[in-house]
Amino acid sequence: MKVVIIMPSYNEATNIGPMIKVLFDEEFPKIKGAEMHLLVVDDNSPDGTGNIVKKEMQKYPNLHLLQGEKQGLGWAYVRGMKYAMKELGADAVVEMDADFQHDPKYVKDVVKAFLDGADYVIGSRYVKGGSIPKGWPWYRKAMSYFGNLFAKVMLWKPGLHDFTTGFRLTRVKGVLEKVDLDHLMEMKRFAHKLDLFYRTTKLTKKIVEVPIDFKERTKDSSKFVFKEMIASYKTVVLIRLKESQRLIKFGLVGFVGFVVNYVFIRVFRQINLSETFAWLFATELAIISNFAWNNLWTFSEKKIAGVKNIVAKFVTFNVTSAGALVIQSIFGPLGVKLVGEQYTVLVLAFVVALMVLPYNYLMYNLVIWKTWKNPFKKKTS
Ligand SMILES: Nc1nc2c(ncn2[C@@H]2O[C@H](COP(=O)(O)OP(=O)(O)OP(=O)(O)O)[C@@H](O)[C@H]2O)c(=O)[nH]1
Ligand SMILES: [Mg+2]
Repeated sequence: MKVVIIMPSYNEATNIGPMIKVLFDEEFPKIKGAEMHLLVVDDNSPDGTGNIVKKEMQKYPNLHLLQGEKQGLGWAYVRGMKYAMKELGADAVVEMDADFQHDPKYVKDVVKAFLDGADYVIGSRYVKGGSIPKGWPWYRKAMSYFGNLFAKVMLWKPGLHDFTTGFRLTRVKGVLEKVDLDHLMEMKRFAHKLDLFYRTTKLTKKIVEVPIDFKERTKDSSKFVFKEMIASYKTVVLIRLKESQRLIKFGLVGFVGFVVNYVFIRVFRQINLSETFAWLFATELAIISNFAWNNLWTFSEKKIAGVKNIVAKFVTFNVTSAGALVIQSIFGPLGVKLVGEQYTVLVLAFVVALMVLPYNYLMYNLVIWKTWKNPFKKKTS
């Protein structure tokens, strides 16, 4: 297994030499079962960081340097990740800072978790045994804490604890190689880490958090700015909105279906169709409307095309819709029996909101348009 640490640097002349030495002379030899590499991504630092790396490269064959224009932290990482995957053949990459805020002693813990089967290893400051710097002023502690809490709730990852850490390992196969690295949000800022985190966790099966003590900058001064925080909140909100879009469309299409249903019952009554047939035909028209709009709009990126496919899926769609009918005709009467006939409207609203809509949404995503992986299916590999 080949593990490449990607270390962006900008004006880290005081830190980079000692960092290289600690990693290669002390930490890498402790790691068994992985071939360790360090890739420094230096954006032509005016203080000569790159030259220091070049000198050390003569001594350490697993040390690499990628130089380029300064485009910001996110691009430095993306360039590094692509290089590590394509040119170095990495099996996993580690994101790590050059300024000793990430103590090199944790590299072995992170790599061990990967070798034990993790797809994504998060160096976490908010699990037992981890910490943020004691010396941080209270407002910086508060900003970090609440920022994390906000991300946890908005991205709905109740099992995880650190969303903004800069110290992580990602498996290449099946995970990083599938992430669209060219279109992350906020690439110039630290906030790109949140988008990268979210997209990565969509592809991972096993995530492990390893505790780390996050250190204060030892050399040079901190550059943390207010703008970074705003960008992070913005990124989290945008991710949430993007994810909610489908649900909103689903709701609107459902509402249109409801209107179609209602209008056509009246129309069919007008033309003296029997009550049963009026309901039957109106319901089928609503089902057709739901199928068509969801296919063209809600699930447009998974659009079903071709007459044969459409017919087949439409039959399935009718079957799942019948399921909703079954749910309603079982739990409707049951609810009415429980709370009384005078609350029929409430029972209907309750059954539709808490059972029929979630059921439909589940069926659409799982069976019809297949945007979700089936969590009950036995995992392969
Ligand atoms: N290549 C490259 N590296 C960068 C750039 N900006 C920051 N870095 C490096 O990325 C790592 C993290 O940046 P820092 O400036 O330490 O950011 P931070 O840890 O959020 O803030 P501090 O409190 O100032 O340490 C360090 O190793 C930097 O040298 C950049 O534009 N290009
Ligand atoms: Mg730093």
